[in-house]
Amino acid sequence: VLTETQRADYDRDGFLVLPGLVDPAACAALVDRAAEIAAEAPTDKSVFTTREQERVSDERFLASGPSITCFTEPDGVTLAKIGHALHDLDPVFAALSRRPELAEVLTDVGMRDPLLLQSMYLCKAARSGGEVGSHQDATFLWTDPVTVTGMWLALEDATVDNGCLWALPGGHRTVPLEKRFVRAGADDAGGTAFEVLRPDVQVPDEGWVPLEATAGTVVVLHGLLPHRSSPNTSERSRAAYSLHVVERSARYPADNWLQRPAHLPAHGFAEA
Ligand SMILES: O=C(O)CCC(=O)C(=O)O
Repeated sequence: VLTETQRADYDRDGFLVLPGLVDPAACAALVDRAAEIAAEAPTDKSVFTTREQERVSDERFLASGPSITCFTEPDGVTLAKIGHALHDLDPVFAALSRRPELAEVLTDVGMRDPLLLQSMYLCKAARSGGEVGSHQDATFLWTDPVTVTGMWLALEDATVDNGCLWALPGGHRTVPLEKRFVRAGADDAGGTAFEVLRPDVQVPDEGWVPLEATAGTVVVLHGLLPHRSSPNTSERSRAAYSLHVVERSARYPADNWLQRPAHLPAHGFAEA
């Protein structure tokens, strides 16, 4: 599905913006489905914040890898995120996640046998949706070698004022992996920590570009690319669906925060 130019752009920039890959009706269906999930969820939700690399690292966060868990903004009420196994546990998200065109894009950027590992519904409510601090996805989903690749689907139009993604073009080539987010103990009660790999890494402040995206646009993100998003200062909400895949052949460490239990392994696109 990608042209030679698009592949070259991805190799150079570490991201690719693909407008119109998903139809607007499917995007609207995911927004509706997320609202249903949130309405049915327990009221004592966890707070989600990535500000200054701070993460909710309680037991519930660690247990959320193979689940559908709702997280709120710091106000404790406004939905911020649903994660992290919508692609396996919810039929509406599962069907979207396995669309052949997504698999074809991943093949075209060089993936051989991707496993669908993590999914997140990420919403920024009008005027109150928070920022996501600069990060490299390999920090959170490290494999040896690094293979994590993100597919970020705009479910609503994303603009600078409602909190679109920003990226540092070429940063996947120039910024080494700074740190890993790991489990500090053997079970979900053990907490989490950042293991610093390169204390010398300085992510530049200059050169960032906004990745504005109309609903249905897929942004492909290399696992080492620094990216972030700003708070929603507008009157319009910004919803997105983010799917992270890793190469099946890469080593997946036991101390990565996200662990799938034996009865719920990560699957490839062709597997149920
Ligand atoms: O949707 C956002 O604001 C951030 C998403 C992100 O960083 C990711 O999916 O890796």
